Amino acid sequence: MQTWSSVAVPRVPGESRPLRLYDTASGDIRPVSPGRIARMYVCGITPYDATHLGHAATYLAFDLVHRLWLDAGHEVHYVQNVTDIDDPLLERAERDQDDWVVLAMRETALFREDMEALRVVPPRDFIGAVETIPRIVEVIGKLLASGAAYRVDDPEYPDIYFDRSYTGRFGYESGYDAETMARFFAERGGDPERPGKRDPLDALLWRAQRPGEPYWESELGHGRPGWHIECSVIALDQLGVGFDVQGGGSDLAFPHHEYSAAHAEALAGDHPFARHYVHAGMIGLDGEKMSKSKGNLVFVSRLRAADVEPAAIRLGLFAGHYRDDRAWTDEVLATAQQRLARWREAVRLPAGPAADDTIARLREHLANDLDTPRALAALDAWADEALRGGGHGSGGDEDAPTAIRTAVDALLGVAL
Ligand code: 5CA
Ligand code: ZN
Repeated sequence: MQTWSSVAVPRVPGESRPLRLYDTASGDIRPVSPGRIARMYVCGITPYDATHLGHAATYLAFDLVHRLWLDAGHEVHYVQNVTDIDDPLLERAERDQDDWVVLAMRETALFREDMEALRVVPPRDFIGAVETIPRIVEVIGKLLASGAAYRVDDPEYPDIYFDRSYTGRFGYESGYDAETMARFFAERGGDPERPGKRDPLDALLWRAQRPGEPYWESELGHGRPGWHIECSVIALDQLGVGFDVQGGGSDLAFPHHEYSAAHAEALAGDHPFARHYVHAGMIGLDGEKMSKSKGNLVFVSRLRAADVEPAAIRLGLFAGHYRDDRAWTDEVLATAQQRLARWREAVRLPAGPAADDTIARLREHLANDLDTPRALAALDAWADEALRGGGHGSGGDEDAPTAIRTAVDALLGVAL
């Protein structure tokens, strides 16, 4: 698929800091240690509705990872998928009497516009599930041949499932206990009750054609792919096994990332699928997780239409830590708008306090598991001092405002 337009990322003077991120699988904050090419896969949208601030928060967290790697001189191979065939998309199309293909195209186009407006550095590969179906079919064939997958004994709907015991490592990614796995599996698209499975928690790889549902003809029979295998195949094909970061919101830690990893590891005969599994917290509104099914959504495109600056959206979401579940409120937005105005006022002064220390602190905080609240506080302190001194007190540095503007642009993606 076509990705979105690139955004210029300026070079920041001074030394970068090595990035450390919390890894769900190991449960601690560890250095990511990419080679010359840093490899990241972030789970993309299911395009049945517009981008809400929860999606935006997740993609912005990984945009920071991208920008920190660029700052450290890495080339970044960033891959993102689009789940352009899955139950929620079909259900919405049915509800609205829409064509599911048209719905997916429309919402994907809007997503691109939102990402561009938010100055998210685009992925190198932006790949849909539908265009990957021939590869997915091939891979499921291999999983069947190796015994990692099996068909249920149902002549009418001979669906194919993944045997979760196959790799012997199932569960390492989320670290959840059996009860939590069972609960999330049932809540998040799984089908524990499906008769004929070897284990209630085996996951669907290929869904045989049901009346009225779209299907593809293949050597597996008429049908369509399950959800997790899509991300296994796209990530393995583009990045290979052992890539640096697998990302998404915390709702993907189980089942999605657990099964994506297990499918891929069964296929590759190697592990780990990813070296770091990184999860962003959930953004809520009025105490509830923002989700399409609850309908409590604040859309990026609506805010843009109301002339809210995307830079203020970035600063509003960065005011909290990416791993914390947090709320989006009018107050969060108002505070971000004031902060943006204040920073702009400060960098427009002819001189300011020396920038080196502030930039070093900005890098230090971001490299420490993306500690944006502290990063913003360091910039607030610089702006306060600049505005107090009026920019022309003793020690005023004429290069400082430009240096700060460059660092904020490159590292936070905010143009002042
Ligand atoms: N297409 C799949 C991933 S392969 C999917 O989960 N799509 S999605 O549209 O439901 O979500 C896209 C991304 O936004 C996922 O990483 C998801 O974890 C994240 N996300 C969804 N809701 C929220 C929320 N309220 N707060 C933060 N992130 C969210
Ligand atoms: Zn995914």
